[in-house]
Amino acid sequence: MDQTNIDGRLIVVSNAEPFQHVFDEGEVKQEKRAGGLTTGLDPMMKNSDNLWVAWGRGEADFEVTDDSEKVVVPDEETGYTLKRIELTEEEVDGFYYGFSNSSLWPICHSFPHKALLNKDNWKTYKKVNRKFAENVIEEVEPGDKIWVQDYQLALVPNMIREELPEAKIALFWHIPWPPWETFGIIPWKQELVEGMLGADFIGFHTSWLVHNFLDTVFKLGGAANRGEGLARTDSGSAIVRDIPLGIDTDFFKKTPDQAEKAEQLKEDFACSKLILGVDRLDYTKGIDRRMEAISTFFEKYPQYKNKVSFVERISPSRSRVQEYKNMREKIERMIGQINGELRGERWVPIRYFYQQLPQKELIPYYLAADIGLLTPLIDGMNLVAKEYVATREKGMLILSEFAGAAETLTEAIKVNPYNPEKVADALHQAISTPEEEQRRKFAKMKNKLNQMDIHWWRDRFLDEWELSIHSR
Ligand code: GDG
Repeated sequence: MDQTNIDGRLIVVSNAEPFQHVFDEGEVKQEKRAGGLTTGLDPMMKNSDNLWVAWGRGEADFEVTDDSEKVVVPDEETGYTLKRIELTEEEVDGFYYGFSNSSLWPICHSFPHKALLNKDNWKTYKKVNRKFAENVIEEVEPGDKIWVQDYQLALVPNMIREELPEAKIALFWHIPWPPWETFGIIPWKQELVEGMLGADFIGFHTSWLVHNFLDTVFKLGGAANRGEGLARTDSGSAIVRDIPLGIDTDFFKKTPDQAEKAEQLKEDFACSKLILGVDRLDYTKGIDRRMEAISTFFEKYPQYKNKVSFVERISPSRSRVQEYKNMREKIERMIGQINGELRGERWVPIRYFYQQLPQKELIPYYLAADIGLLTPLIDGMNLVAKEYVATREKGMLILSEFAGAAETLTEAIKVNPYNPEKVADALHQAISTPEEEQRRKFAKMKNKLNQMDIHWWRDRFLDEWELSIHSR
């Protein structure tokens, strides 16, 4: 990748690490971690001197690191340096499961009734953010750019700024930013926003998220200029922009091997139309509502019984949190009910997999599916929708109007995920769409994905960040 527009190194700081090390029959093995942020950012780090700082979560992570907890990933030839931070059990509970995923995650996704607002978790969140900041400060050299990622590390920008007033710091927020009356529930809202404004530059996926953030700054007594995208409080000021995360479209060009696997899947699933959902287990992904819509679909359009099958691939996530355990049980109960009621001799309405696959192995599923059905109740972006389109020449995408990806993929059939009738109608419409129209829509969407890919995103972010520094 062209590194010419970077003066110093790029230091990416995130909670999740791109690779982890595990024990496999006594040997240490490296695994690529799935997840929106890491799969999104890893391609832009390859072949560089850049540094990634993250929580070392794998059971064998610290077996392979050097004295300063660093390791080159994925390998010496194409790699970059990963610096791992070790967290205690108590820190993981309070910081990760606690404040990040039981407070900020539900609030930012507009589920305030699910939010736990626990003072001890907040204290641990601050402590761990400090740990990340200190680990970064140790590494910074003149000219480096520090790029902090996501909601787990909101306080890191200002913690670094206090020590290094001249540092170049940016933040990208990968999840939604809620309306003020929802964010305002958090007792520590002022501190959170001031922590973020230690950055010179802040990015969100879409324009409505930028609006929500600026509105929050204003309501907290700061200055917010929507025209210029400027946020200022006593602690600092930042330029705020919407820059939608793209994908590595080259990675999703099919190989003959993957095409063959896709054919095999179609045969195994014994149906004339295959509809696919791929989600991390999360209440924000709307999987239970989708099951309701599938049930409505077969009621309203019985002609599709014995012909159309759904494949739902769910990857395990946050499995220690009770809310997520309950969600899994509920989804499995619903699938059991639908299949029990409707299944034929060979035909199964919903094929369900609760397992994480390496990203490459999702490609045959994308290729096999005539329709992609992605109906999150709310989603910062939803990379899976982009990946489904990037893999294929034709098909149909049914996408929640509340996913960030809907702002770019305007040719998709947009649905309200809370309305099962409309989702059922969209399925009927998608199945009935002529091939020529499918190809036309896909060509347009693919064109946008190629133009606004992960490399575009990185360059655009870095350029706008640079401009924001010069305009100070
Ligand atoms: C968060 C935000 C935002 C690989 N194997 C599996 C799997 N993967 C890869 C997919 C995709 C990624 O994981 C999932 O990304 P999403 O964007 O769909 O969802 P989140 O994990 O919730 O990501 C989201 C993203 O950050 C980036 O900013 O778009 O809004 O919530 O690249 O190829 N995914 C699944 N199963 C696997 O087995 N579900």
